[in-house]
Amino acid sequence: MSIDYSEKIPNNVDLAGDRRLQRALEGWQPKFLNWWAEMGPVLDTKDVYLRTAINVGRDGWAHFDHVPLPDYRWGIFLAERDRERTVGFGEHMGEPVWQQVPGEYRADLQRLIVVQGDTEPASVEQQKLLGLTAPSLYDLRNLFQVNVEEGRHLWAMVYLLHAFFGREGREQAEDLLIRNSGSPDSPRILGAFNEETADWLAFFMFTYFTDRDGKYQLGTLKESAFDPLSRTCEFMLKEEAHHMMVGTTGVDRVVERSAQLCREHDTLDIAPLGGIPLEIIQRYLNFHYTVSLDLFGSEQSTNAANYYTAGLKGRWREDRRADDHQLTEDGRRIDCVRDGELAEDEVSALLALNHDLRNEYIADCETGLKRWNRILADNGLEFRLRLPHPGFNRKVGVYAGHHITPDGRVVDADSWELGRPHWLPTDVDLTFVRSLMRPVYERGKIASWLAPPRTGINGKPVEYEYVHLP
Ligand code: BYC
Repeated sequence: MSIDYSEKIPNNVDLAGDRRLQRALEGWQPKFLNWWAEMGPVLDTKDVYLRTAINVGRDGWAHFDHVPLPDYRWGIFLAERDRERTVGFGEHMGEPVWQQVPGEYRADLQRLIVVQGDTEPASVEQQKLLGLTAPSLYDLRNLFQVNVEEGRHLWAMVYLLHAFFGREGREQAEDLLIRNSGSPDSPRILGAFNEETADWLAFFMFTYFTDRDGKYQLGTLKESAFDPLSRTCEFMLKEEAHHMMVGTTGVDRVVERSAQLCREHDTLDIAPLGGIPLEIIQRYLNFHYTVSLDLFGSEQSTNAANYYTAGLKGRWREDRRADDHQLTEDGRRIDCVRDGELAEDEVSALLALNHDLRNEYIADCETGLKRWNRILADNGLEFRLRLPHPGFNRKVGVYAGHHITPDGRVVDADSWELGRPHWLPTDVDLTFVRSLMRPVYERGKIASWLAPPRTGINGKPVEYEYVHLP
């Protein structure tokens, strides 16, 4: 199904066939553009080599061209409808999926959509200043690609709110533009989206760890019995894959450059050489990984159980699970802290769904660690990066309120404070990394604290002029 770009709001949901909805969304559009102008990227550009969706089908959904950022066409794209689709889990399993919102699930569905929608503009706000210090035109282009797609993902959630949740939905859509990342008065809903993304190492860690939470949450919403939500998330996941690539290869390149410097100069102390020491990379990793773990909610959650039973939010790859997709009889062991020690609790599988998703995510994160450690090994280094224990630095869930070290020991508050500067980025680390952040906008040039990318975008060479500056 191709997308009509002659419409004011490009879409494949036949917006023109519903004048009321079209007018409501056309009313929201200028507010979105104002928000973008105020809270979006601050760097002035002539145009950027961007990917735009032209088709939601399997082949050729994306088109690449240089586009002035304000002319980027944000639109509403849902994956194609499968008319045979039935609910895949919970108490409505086997029934046809819903094209409208059932009254009894209205509040819960709206909440899930608002939480998802809130993260999208938040990340653009967090990344607002990064264009001023990009390490190359290639990286600058990737930043803007991520930003415009997060903007589009906001559109995706706003469409659902406008189309299916009446006046309350429209009000919620307005509020998505009013809350701001880090605002003391009206912050974003989830913790990680109020943290700063102040430098490019943080950006790569964010796109590796936090965008990956997005991948897993969207994967569970793709299973939803509410078909428009499912179809929206299915298409969002295609765009999300690029964000993962930016994170994975971004960290690859930083690790590779640091490893080279360590090898060439036979020292781990590479800060004076303009490289990012591996210990600082580890501390950034610890931070971004653990605030992302908090995004899964509590390991033991009645919300998650209710969402599942109702058919609103499934499991990662629900169709590949060999069980009854009801889980009413099953139990799971989940982590807990008992009498100051790490232990396990036996709970109903329904209550352990956030834990289940979190573990899928952790296993996926491990693949990055393997890559990065291979780079270290190839450079003859013994240093290894590792994921800290899932209880480390947690503010949400069963570990919140406990002090757990990266290697999984429960310690008292004093020991925690002593260890903290070794485990999480210090002010000195942040200042140092920021001191390396200088824009490199000359064609084909790259900052010296990271290795060049192995390949360019869409078959173009690495030194292609991905961004034209005024
Ligand atoms: N911060 O039963 P609980 C993405 C609240 S990222 C603050 O433990 P539940 C992206 C929770 O709301 C993916 N509050 O958890 C990435 C609840 O409050 P109420 C975003 C938190 O409900 C990069 C209470 O604590 N999408 O797409 O099972 C760039 C108890 O909740 C936090 C989604 O998250 C927190 N970290 O699960 C751009 C999917 N965690 O209701 C984009 C939609 C929990 O008692 N959201 N709380 O007032 C959900 O599925 C669920 O709401 C959560 C929480 C997974 C977030």
